[in-house]
Amino acid sequence: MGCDEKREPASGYLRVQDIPALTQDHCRMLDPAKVERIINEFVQGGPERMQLVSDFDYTITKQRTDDGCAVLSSFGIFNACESLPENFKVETEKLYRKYRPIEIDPHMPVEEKTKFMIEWWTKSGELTSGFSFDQSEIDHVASKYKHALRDRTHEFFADLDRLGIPTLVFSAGLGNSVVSVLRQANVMHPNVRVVSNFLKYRNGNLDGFQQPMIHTFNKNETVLDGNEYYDLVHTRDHIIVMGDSIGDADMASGVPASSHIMKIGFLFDHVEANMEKYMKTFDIVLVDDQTMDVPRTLLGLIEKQHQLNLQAAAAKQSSL
Ligand code: MG7
Ligand code: MG
Repeated sequence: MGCDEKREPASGYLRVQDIPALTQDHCRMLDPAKVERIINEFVQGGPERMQLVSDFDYTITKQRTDDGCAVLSSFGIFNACESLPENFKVETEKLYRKYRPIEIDPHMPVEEKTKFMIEWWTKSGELTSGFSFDQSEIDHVASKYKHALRDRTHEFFADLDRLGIPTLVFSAGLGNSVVSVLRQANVMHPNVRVVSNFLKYRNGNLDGFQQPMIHTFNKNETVLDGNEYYDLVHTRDHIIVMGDSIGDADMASGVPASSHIMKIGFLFDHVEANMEKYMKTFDIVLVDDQTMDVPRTLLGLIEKQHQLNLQAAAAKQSSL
């Protein structure tokens, strides 16, 4: 008889069934024992070993709002700016209609899709060139979406900041919009970095996007190699990854194999059709959850143990 299963857990060992946020009906796990193992690794390792990597569009922003208003994506925010030339709007729309179905095609292999995505981002950059444009236009449109972040996003980012956890917002969208929304929502704390496609200017006019290009299928820490962010986090081997698309699950794929990664997926569209794939891809699948409550719960457990450790260390110090 294998005795490991029977062994009493060490004191303080956390059980998934004792964590209410994880026992809710809409919180699904293929392998609760794995989730439990990772949570305990995180709690034992403490905040110093943690980092968070999150997608932006429909992960930090809501997939569904209370008033039913659609939330614009980061590229959508840019496209809604009034001064853009008519030709730009027509042509980017054409690109969207051509390439978006390829991006989400369930049958085409990723290598083949990647060629098309590089084409899409390249052509989009070429169109985003040769006219003047002021960031204030993005700020104006983005101000309408600062309230479209998931419930308790403010608290979540405050938790991450307080615990000193480096937070990477990783977006294949438009960085200028991402930063604008995060700033206006007052969550752009010093521990937050945005890696995304940012507008480039030449002689006062737009000149496409800055390098490196970040598209749907290179959105992982390997594109960060050489980036100052990489140096900051490559020793942090306890990672929470959050996303709403299957590809988001690979965002931490450049980190050492020994890392512990908790992948949280927000599922909203075509729940039934997507469920199996999301369950296989993410450790925790949250169905129509428009809050940050589950990731906050993980931070809460880490912080609680951290406080106990600090108190124990202080008590030991004062008894010396
Ligand atoms: N996406 C990618 N590109 C564009 C673009 O030029 N315009 C618009 N409106 N959308 C674009 O947030 C990343 C998502 O944005 C879409 C180049 C893609 O669907 C991508 O997954
Ligand atoms: Mg997304």
